[in-house]
Amino acid sequence: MTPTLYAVEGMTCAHCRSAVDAEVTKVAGVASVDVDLDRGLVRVHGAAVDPAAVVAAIDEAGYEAVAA
Ligand SMILES: [Cu+2]
Repeated sequence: MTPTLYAVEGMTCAHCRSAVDAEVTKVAGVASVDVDLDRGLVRVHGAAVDPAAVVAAIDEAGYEAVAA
């Protein structure tokens, strides 16, 4: 399965990373989440994941995401 990438503004530390990871992990179909703090990217692995649901989950965590 191909990972999908999201550009996320404002993640700066391990707390941000775990907040985003926790919310995105709850999205239907998500198998794993990688957060790259340095590049401001979130990589989502899974099957039939709805990108809008991932963006909403990242918003729920308090950050602004754009599918990249
Ligand atoms: Cu932080």
